[in-house]
Amino acid sequence: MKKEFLDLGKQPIANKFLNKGEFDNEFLFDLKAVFDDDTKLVSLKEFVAPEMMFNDDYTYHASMSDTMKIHFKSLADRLQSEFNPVNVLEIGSNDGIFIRHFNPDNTFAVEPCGNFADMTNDMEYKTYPEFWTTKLSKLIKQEHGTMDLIYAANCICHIHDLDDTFTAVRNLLSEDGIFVFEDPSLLRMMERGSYDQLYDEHAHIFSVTALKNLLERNGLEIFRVDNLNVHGGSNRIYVKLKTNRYRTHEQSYFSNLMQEETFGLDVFNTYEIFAERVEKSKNELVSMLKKLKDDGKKVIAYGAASKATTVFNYCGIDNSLIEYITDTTPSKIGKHQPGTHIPIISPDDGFDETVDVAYLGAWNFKTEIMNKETSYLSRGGKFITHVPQVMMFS
Ligand code: DWN
Repeated sequence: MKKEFLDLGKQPIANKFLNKGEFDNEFLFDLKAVFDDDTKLVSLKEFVAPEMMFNDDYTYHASMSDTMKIHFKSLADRLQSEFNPVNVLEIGSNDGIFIRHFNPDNTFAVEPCGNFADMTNDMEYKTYPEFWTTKLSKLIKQEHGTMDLIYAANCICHIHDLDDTFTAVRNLLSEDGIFVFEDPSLLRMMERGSYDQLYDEHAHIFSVTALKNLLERNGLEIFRVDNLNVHGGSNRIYVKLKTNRYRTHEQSYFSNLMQEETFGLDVFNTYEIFAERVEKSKNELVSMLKKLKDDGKKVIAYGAASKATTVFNYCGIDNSLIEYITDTTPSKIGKHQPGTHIPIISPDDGFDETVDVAYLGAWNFKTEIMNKETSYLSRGGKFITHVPQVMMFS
């Protein structure tokens, strides 16, 4: 049975950045989170139609961050040297940040956002501009045979129907092939109070416990889990066919399950306590921003992340409290944040000596940003974050 534990109010499509004339009749939905007692899966109560989120206007470019470029390069090297795959498929290949390290002759991609599918096709990787389904996996198998490595980053948690997703993987994986995927970790979200991992695209936030249950009922098994720092704390899950007896569960699998049980991720009350923490975070953030405003400080936001869409819409923060948001992504510049309609400008135009305080919308890149913005910090500029609690720092 699914039980609701969190209500983040009316929210827009987090990555649908708007031009001035597009504010009227903006699509909004109820962002609520539920816990499934049977599978232990945390999901959104209401799913948004995939075509509304993932289309030719999709704005998130993974390669905008140096941290992520290094992350995917070192993973590609490691997977190649440890598993030596021949046929490789990436589900949700975005701008090719990962597959660019593989040979285009036997590397394939699935990417429903046409703008990105065009990019990887131009890079000579055969890209299917479609959503990942069992039907598509059958077609790929027919055309190219089974895959030795199927990889997905920040994509599987976007897909509503996980049974179909995992059936599709099982169908396409070679007998000793591996399926590796990484998504935000539920344990890290709960520990860090990072409720902004919840938005339209994140249909589910995964625990290893829930994934074990869902994969096993679809003929797959986890054999390894890597805990990652990227994107505010993620898990990389390594999966094999249940019928593959060659690989067995590694220590990381057992220790992750144990940590989750110790934290109480299988118990509903843990989520009720989390909801109270989220409300406290909201009140503290709004009070801090109001006080800065009253003190005459210029406050902006740094990074028009999807996560910031959740925070500002949930907290009712608009451009009376945050003057504008700076972001390096060309397709976001000149537009407005969904829901709040706060303007987004280039850091070259807005991250200057007039700024006193910047709310860190891209808090998951704190280290990269702190290393980059030394002159802002040395002239007394400050950042605000709400993770793990609302605080100002420099
Ligand atoms: O799963 C998803 C992931 C991985 O990324 C998607 N559903 C959507 C997206 O989530 P996000 O928008 O919260 O991602 P980021 O990478 O946390 O967004 C950071 C934003 O900040 C980007 O728009 C780029 C921007 N940025 C910047 O302006 N200056 C980032 C850095 C590091 C910077 O220095």
